[in-house]
Amino acid sequence: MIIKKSELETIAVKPQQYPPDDRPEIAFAGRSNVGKSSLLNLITGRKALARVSGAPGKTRTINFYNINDTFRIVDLPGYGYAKVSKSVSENWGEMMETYFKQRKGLLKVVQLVDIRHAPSAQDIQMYEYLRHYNLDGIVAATKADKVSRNEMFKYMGVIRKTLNLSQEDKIIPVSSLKKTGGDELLAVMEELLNPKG
Ligand SMILES: Nc1nc2c(ncn2[C@@H]2O[C@H](COP(=O)(O)OP(=O)(O)O)[C@@H](O)[C@H]2O)c(=O)[nH]1
Ligand SMILES: [Mg+2]
Repeated sequence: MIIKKSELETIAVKPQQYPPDDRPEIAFAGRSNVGKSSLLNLITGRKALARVSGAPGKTRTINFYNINDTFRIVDLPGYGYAKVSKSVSENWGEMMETYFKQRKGLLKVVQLVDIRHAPSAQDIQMYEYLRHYNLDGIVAATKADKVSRNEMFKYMGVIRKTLNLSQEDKIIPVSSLKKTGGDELLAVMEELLNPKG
């Protein structure tokens, strides 16, 4: 799949602000600073579709991107930023639940984890959450350029074990810096959108 067109369609915090539920959506979730905006820029081939942030934790919105006028990529707010207040984190949980529960077009959520670290308690919780809603199965291991090839396989094993992934679940190592892994992720997304049967 090639993304020829990508544009921010809607920024929402509540369902009344979501775009119509008329197209398939693939969402992206992960801890603040995991490299989500950078990865979205990589796969869309845009320099700054999603804002790459030096100060994590600011965005508390669900951002809907129109892709090729056929589906949407949905950028979910990052979690795990230490400095947010309790009310902000509670609000985050509510936002996620509301979106996951009612969104009929939502196919899957790509879970991002940093390849260098074992998934955090919050990553595990997030993944359990996805599993509960049957939105799990695709993990992108970010910042793969920071580890050697040998380490890469070792760390992918740690991620697989820590998130308790099943055999069919995919882990895709990606590096937005080196521009690797994007095509593999796009192929997985394509298969989601157009299952070969
Ligand atoms: N080395 C390396 N750094 C990255 C990569 N992707 C993102 N970063 C850095 O990680 C920080 C957070 O990136 P960002 O995309 O804003 O993460 P987000 O908060 O998850 O959206 C920034 O300083 C990026 O430059 C990557 O593939 N490799
Ligand atoms: Mg971001």
